[in-house]
Amino acid sequence: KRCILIGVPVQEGTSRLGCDMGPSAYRAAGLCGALTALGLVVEDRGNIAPPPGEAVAHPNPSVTNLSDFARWTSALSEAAYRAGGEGLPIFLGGDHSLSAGTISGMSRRAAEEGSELHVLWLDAHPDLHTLETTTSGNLHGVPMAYALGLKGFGPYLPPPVAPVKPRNVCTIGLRSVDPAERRTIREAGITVHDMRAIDEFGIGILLKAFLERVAAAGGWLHVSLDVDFLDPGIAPGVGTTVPGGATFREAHLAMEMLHDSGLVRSLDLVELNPFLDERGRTAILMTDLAASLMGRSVLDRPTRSF
Ligand code: DIR
Ligand code: MN
Ligand code: MN
Ligand code: MN
Repeated sequence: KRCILIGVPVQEGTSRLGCDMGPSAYRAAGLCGALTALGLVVEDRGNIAPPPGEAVAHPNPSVTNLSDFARWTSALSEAAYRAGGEGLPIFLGGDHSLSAGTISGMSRRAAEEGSELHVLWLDAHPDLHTLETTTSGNLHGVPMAYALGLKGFGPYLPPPVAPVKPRNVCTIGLRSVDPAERRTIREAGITVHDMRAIDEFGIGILLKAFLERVAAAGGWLHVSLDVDFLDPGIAPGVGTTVPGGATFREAHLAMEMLHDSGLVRSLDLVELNPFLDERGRTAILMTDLAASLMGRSVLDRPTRSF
């Protein structure tokens, strides 16, 4: 299996500087070696950068760095489309705005190969704002809405070639949802499991149901892992911590189930801010989670059920 690492030092989707150091932190945490140790062929393609461009204003005055977002999205969409045909890309963020590009590119690749992209969104936030509804103006709050092809991005960004179907999206870990996003969740028809659902049923049951749907559809699966999915107590290196997140064990269980499913085609590691981290512990945790997803386990898997 071939793993393609692509550094994405974007931070223009947030109002806090530091996410541009994310790709370096993953490399320093030993991501490449951890994957190689699993027997994977790892190719680190270095960092990508968007072409330069002029600032663009939006009628919604809160919208910030729109031109950067549009240029990153088209560059990443192209890079994901290409890498998705060559191996399993892992995008080292960078803030979550990068997923507008990675998901739309992977979705185009899946469609071309006769499949449909499914998305597992692990995040405290649904990131379902459009350019019209965002109140913070931080464009890391919009990538899922863009990938779904929702209205509210034109004419500033071209619509995705293959919009992801709402029924193919599952969000787990929510605990901070803005009013406009709440409306979109009600209307769009995506599957959402907030922290209460994890507490009540367990993350294993929720994830299993989604993975069975992906498998039954013969789908491709993209995983978008936001650092703030995790509890701030174990993952302080992020600008938007929200109390009450996923535990170490819940997160690792999810990653191991994803590996066992054999469905994952691409992965985003997003929102790591090394400037806010404590001696690299969040970078190391995210690296360990990526290794779990790629096959690291305590025993040979799958273990026998009993
Ligand atoms: C918030 C933050 N919903 C916003 N979103 C974040 O600015 O629109 N997503 N942090 O992960
Ligand atoms: Mn996010
Ligand atoms: Mn988040
Ligand atoms: Mn965020």
